[in-house]
Amino acid sequence: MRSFRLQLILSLVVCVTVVSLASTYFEVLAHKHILRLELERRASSFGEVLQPSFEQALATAQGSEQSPSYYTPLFGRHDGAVAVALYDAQGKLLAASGPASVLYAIHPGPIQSTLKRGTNSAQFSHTGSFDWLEEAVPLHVNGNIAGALVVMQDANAIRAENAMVWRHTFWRIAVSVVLIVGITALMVSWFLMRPAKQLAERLRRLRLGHAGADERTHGREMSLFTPLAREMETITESLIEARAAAATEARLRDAGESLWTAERLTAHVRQRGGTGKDVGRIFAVSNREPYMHVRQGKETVCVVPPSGLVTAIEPVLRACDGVWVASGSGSEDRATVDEFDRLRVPPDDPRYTLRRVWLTPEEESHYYDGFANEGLWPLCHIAHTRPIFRAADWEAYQEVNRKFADALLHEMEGSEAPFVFVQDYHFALLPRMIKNARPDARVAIFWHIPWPNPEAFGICPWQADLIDGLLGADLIGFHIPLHCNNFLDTVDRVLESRTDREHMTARRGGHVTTVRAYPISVAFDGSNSDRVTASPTLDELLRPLGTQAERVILGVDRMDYTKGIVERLMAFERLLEEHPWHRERVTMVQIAAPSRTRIPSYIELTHQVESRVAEINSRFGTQNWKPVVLMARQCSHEEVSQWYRVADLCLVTSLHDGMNLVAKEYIAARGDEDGVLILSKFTGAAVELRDALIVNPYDIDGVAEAMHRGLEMEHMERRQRMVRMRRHVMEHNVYRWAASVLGDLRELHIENAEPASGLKHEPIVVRVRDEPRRKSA
Ligand code: ADQ
Repeated sequence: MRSFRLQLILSLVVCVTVVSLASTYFEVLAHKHILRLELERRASSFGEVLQPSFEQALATAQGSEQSPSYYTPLFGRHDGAVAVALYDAQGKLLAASGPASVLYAIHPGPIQSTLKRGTNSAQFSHTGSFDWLEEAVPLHVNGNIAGALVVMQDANAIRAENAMVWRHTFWRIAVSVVLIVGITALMVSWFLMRPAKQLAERLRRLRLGHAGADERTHGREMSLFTPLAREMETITESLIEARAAAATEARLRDAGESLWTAERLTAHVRQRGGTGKDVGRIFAVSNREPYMHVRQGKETVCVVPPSGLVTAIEPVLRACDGVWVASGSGSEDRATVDEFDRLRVPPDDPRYTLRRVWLTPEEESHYYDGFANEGLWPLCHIAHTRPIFRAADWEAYQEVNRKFADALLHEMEGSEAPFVFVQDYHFALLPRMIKNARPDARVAIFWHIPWPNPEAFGICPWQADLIDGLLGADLIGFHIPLHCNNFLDTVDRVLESRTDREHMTARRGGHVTTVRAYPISVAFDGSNSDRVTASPTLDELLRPLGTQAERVILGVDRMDYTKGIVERLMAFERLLEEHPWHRERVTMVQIAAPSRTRIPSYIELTHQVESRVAEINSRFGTQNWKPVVLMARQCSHEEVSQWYRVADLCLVTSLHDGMNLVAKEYIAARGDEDGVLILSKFTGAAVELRDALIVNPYDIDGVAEAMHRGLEMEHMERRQRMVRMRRHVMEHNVYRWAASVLGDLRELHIENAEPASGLKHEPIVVRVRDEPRRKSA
């Protein structure tokens, strides 16, 4: 480093000096030229002033020889000139005025040139230390050249001025060299040496295994080294993951195979077949895509929408080079696919294929907002929001399911006995469509929301079609056994089929569907929370929000009426009424991501939540304390985790919820084994997390008392409960969930598994209607 700096400084000194000297040399030349022209101009004007009187004298002399004294009075004082001399037409000196040493040095060249050409002629000469200009001016008599007048001008000033310019230049060069070298040395040290040192330090930390998750943010500060730093980030992440995997491997051996990790899931998928592109390849389908391209300023960037599903399914698809079919929803999605609407992902390390399906705004509105979210969502959640079923929405739902089926079948061409893993209530009809075209495919669908009892489901005018569509699957997964039972009850009630409660199957038209509970979870394998190095304190998190508090109660949800946000606010208000001691000590932070914002019931909920928060704050708030802080926005995963880590209580008060991942995320984030979870009994999570304080969200007093209890709970009890819940979540994480679903799908015995028409797919014809559909209300 030191010799590099020395070499750089020396090279700079040489370069700056050479460039400055060269530029000064040309500057001096130009200046000299100007000064000479000026001197010539002055000499020539002086000569021209004397010219008429000498021409007159020569004319009078008429060629007869005159003594020099005849001409002497004409020389006058020759101001500005050193000497003046008169020559006849043959170049013979007639008379002169000035110092003899100067006159003696007159060069004949200009005189002869002037006598020959009849024009002014000039020449610079010097003897010893004396410089002069010799300017010859022609003299005419009767139109003929009769002689020449030579004016000698002192040119020493030009030399003096040049010397001065060089002197100034020397100092200028010296100052420039010092400045340039100094600034460059500073810049080099700031922009090169410092980041290079940081890079080296990071590599060292990496080698020693001390690099943490915060390395990523530091990488952005290394401007010049950004591309290198980005690569470093990837290497850092891979190394951290490899280290974590190795550590987990060791833990896994210790835990006797009970722990699932991304690596184990990958190995599991590889071992059990599913490695080849042709046999047992895995195809995932979801409405939301795992990678989305959007515009940020002038750049197109790839973002990963926050979703637990990506974490769970990606290791599977990576392991077998699978295909994920999803709706393209990013503004730049179309620009980033090939002619078959495919792209390889993850962009940094392509391992599987993402196939994008394009939906029109009308389809989005009817299929997604309409049938899925205004119809099926409230139908399956007992939250007292009335489902809305419109024929137009149902048509769009069928059409979009066909569109996805078509795309999926195209992707499956050439794959023998593929595995298809469909996600959620957006695609109830897809399993039947796939199975009809590809009986050799093993099809599973996971229903992420609750399945209500048959009476509740019976509201849906198209319940039979939905159930028939689902029964096309070989395996249907729900979060908890209750939802499985509700589903089989509904099958019994709605369709002609044979259900078997012992084996949890439904047989219809010779095809058997198995129904099982797979409680979904988070990507927690025990290593995640250890990676966090620095996390802000509660005070640091609250200060920017304009409040102070000793303790925090946290809610994290999509702004959805099933999550019981209003009920939770009412319970918090009751806590402040009943236990005033908590006032000015406890703040409730509600993070609520805007969701389905085009649907009226969601807009109404947002208003309700906002006005409730405003009421509580105006009733109890003080100058330094806000009882409730509402952050109605999508936060990054890291931001949410920071809140999890400081929250004394996490409040999950869903009125009905398939599972609820927030509860499990909170537990996974509590590496300090502290914190209390208050959990609604109507969540799937409540079946597993018995160490939470289980509440009925409709019982406002009960929830308020649970909050009070949680806030007052002894540290030892908090810790014991948290340790048990962490162990459970770690052992039942999302990797185990994916492995169980795919493992069961692989083990199922499938009858009539011959492909219907070989492996070539004829597209499902999507009907195009003539009449435009009615817009959803
Ligand atoms: P959701 O109804 O979306 O999922 P949930 O399981 O709680 O509910 O997952 C929400 C996710 O969004 C969590 O990962 C949470 O961290 C995140 N989130 C919420 N608010 C956020 C915010 N403001 N900023 C950033 N992230 C936020 C459906 C079912 C659930 C089921 C899951 C998975 O309704 O019952 O558990 O699918 O199957």
